[in-house]
Amino acid sequence: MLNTEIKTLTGAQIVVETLKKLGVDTIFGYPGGIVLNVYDELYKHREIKHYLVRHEQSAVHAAEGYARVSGKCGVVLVTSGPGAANTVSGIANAYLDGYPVVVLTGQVFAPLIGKDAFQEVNIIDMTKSCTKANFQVREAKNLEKTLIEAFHTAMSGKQGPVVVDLAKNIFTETTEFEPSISYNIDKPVFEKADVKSVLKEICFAKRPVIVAGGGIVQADAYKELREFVKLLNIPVVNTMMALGTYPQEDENYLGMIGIFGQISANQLLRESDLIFSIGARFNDRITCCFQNGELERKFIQLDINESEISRIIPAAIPLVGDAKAVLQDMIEEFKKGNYSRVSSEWLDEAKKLKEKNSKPKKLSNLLHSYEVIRYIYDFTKNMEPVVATEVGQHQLWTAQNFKFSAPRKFLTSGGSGTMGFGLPAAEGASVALGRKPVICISGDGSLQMNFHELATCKDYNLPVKVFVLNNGYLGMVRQLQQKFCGGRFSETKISNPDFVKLAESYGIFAIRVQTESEILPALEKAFTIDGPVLVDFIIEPMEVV
Ligand SMILES: Cc1ncc(C[n+]2csc(CCOP(=O)(O)OP(=O)(O)O)c2C)c(N)n1
Ligand SMILES: [Mg+2]
Repeated sequence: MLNTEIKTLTGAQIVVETLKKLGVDTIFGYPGGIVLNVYDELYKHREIKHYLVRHEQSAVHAAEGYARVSGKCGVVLVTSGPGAANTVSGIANAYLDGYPVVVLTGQVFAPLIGKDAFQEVNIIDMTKSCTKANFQVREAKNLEKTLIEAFHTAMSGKQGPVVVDLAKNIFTETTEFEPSISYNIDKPVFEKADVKSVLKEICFAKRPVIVAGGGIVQADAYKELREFVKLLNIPVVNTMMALGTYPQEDENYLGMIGIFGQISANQLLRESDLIFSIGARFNDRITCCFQNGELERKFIQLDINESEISRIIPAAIPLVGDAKAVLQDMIEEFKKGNYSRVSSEWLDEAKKLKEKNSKPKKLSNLLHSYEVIRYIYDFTKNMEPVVATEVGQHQLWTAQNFKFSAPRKFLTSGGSGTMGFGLPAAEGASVALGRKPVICISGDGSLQMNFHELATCKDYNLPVKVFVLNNGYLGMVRQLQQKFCGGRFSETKISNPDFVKLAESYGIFAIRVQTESEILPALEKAFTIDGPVLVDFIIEPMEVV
């Protein structure tokens, strides 16, 4: 009876069949000789849609963009050697920001591994430090279980990228394949007993604050966060990775912490007597805003990843667990009535800090990034768009001026700061979202890192609206040179192609905007067209974030 279930398949067939059983219907990739058989199988199985990108780094960013908005695992398929090596920046990006991507790389025949065969790189060593795990499959019989383990690892606990390196011989080898699999995601068990002591500490504190980090997104814990904040009447701040996890118009929200965050948010941390950190890493982008030891007050740290606990700031109370489950338990416990809310005086004091937030300065009559971004925000806020950014000044202006009110809407490269992330990430998000428009706010420098993805957007008619804030500079670095290098702008003034003509050469509608009166008509046009559009905004070159 059981044996009738078992089939004999080639490794290439098993790759596709296992992906199907794992619920994969979307792959971003780029073919090559080593993975020929897998591409041949994909040709026969149209239920998995493959998106042909123009560079393997983009495939990983696109898969991450897809994972960020859908909550599913992104999947990448590339060939060996240069194809595999090109994925590394994308993998490092997904690793630092904690999004699940499984990258399938081709590898040379198993007996040739380590012998400098044509198009061989040691992708396992190359990605050891920027993956949750990586695997090499040399025999077809190990294929299915390795793929399942890879997906499981990418999706469970703190999510992240996993590489599966597939030796060419396995694609034609045959082995037995049984359709029945299970795909469970383990979540750490949370000890209910801890809830009481944490609640007691928070309610006992005079000036507590919640730092909500990217872990809130991973745990889908927004509703719980909001309920908890309102129940206790506690002020809340976000890290950049968490923007949108708490409604930014709400009075308990004090802004984004960190080097390019709001003064109110950083000051709130300074004045607090207890920090409840939920899924935040407190990396140097945050700690650099504070003196040594300045954050060492009562620090309650909740993280799904045990190794994060006390890594940067010593935790007075560590909590290892899933943010959603822990917050649910805390809400339930609070409602039993043995705890008091935080005094409203503290929130009133906190709200006053917002007056200290700096206002952008206008330097000339040219368009300024922050005003263009505010126009884009006002024009699109009812659409609740997904917004991807590249890296630089335009990224920070977007973080500061877009008031995200829902999670999984802001896709930005936080931990790695990878120029070239935004356009392919927008592309992947668009694949996940169907016909809903996705915005990509880009700098002129960053766009040139992966602008070839305009081709992918055009091929699949993805409604990605690329807004270039064109200041003729690698502005973020130029700003640092202004401050730290006596204004010597070493190699930061860049020449650009005519972005309008560039987009048009891909068959994409494009338009240039130089004055305020042109902004709204351009935006109207961009969102009227059901497909990719590029708008080139000519910006004051010397703006400073
Ligand atoms: C791949 C990569 N190379 C270099 C950098 C360093 N870097 C950070 S921001 C930046 C300038 C970005 O310029 P642009 O895209 O034009 O944005 P702007 O700051 O002008 O808004 C550079 C070079 C980086 N973050 N990523
Ligand atoms: Mg620039």
